[in-house]
Amino acid sequence: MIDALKLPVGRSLSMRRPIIMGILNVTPDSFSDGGRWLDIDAAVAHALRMVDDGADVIDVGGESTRPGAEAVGDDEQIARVVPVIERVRRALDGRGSEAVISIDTMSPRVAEAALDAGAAIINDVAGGRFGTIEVAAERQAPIVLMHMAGEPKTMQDAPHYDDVVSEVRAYLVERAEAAVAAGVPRGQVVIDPGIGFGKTREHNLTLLANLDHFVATGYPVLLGTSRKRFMGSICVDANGDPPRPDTLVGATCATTALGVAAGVAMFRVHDVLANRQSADVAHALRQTS
Ligand code: PMM
Repeated sequence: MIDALKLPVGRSLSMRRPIIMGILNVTPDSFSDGGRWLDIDAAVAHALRMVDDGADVIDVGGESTRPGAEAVGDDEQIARVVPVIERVRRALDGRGSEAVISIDTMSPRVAEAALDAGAAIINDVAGGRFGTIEVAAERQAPIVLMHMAGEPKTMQDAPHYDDVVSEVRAYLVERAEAAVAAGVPRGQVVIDPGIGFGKTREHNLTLLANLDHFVATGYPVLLGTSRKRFMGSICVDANGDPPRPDTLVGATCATTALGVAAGVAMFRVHDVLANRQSADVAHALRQTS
């Protein structure tokens, strides 16, 4: 088990308890919180609130990756995320907070600009395919490598796997080994099965039921289920309709607790307080059994 992620500038992030990563989408069109945090003051206040609620990491993203989303150019992403990262980092430092900022991007240029502005972790939904691995190696920054079948615009067009668990796992191990070969220390590579990215409801459920297969790779695992559409299709209301995404807090917490039980290390969530509590109780139980 890895005790801590080593961060640039001599800091570290303890992994002795589950890590909660609070989501800060600086985008007009993300699935459940698009448009809410485009104003910098509102974004900074929301980040600080998430830290007060127990977030260890604030994940800042300037490009929506919801199904069907169009790609956003590097310059536009940088213009969205850099001022927010600078302001959040300054506010956290001003409070003596150890909380860390990650940058959610597939672009090496955006990752570099974000690290320069005060981010310390790269979170890449494309598994480092477009060059973020090299940035992580050069800057000695931890990197999250996620599995996505194809790209956001088309990924939900009839996704198919013969064996979703072994195919996603093999892909992630291959990407993680590529990161290590490029110079990212082994203990700095986090893998993520990419719930909802080019997967049907059954694929998502199968991955969630088999998280231990990903934990068994030895790489820390991150899980991102927060408010995702497949849970809405399970938690239908009395009319058989999916509930609003922002009401899927209990659904997300269920997956967080099961993730902790399976050995998952990090959770990317919108509702920090509820997931912090869910993860902490599940963790205490795991330590006991
Ligand atoms: N999901 C989204 C964006 N970034 N990053 C990781 N590592 N894992 C995820 O599951 C993930 C991610 C999409 O969710 P959002 O649009 O609600 O932020």
